[in-house]
Amino acid sequence: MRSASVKLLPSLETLSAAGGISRFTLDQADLGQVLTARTGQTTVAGGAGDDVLRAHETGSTLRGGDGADVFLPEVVSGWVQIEDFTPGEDPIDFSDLPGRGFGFDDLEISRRPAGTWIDTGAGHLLLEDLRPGQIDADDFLF
Ligand SMILES: [Ca+2]
Repeated sequence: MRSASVKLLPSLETLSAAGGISRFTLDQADLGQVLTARTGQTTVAGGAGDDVLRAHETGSTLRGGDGADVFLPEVVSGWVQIEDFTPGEDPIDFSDLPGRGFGFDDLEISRRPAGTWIDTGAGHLLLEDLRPGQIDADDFLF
């Protein structure tokens, strides 16, 4: 019997294998949750797993907790704050932002008293308690 291990990513839509899959088990305890800020909700908090945290509204705060969390600050005006971003572990996914060819060089990154302020050209993101030198292009998905 052959076996394989598959790391599921938030973008996974199709799973296939050349030889076919005869048995597939999934431990949901490690999957984390997909959490979206609802209208009027100001803080979205993940748990111990690898969560996906999404915010649409200005003034939202995202808190990933433990695990490798994916942050999707989809704010196109105003700002979103991430409380516990961990460089090298928690990617910030800007792939849904409008504009083709948008990349790390298009971000205006500056230091603020509360942390690192990122201007996407459409909205803003605050990474609490981080300095701009602590993040680089590898922390973002475009
Ligand atoms: Ca988490």
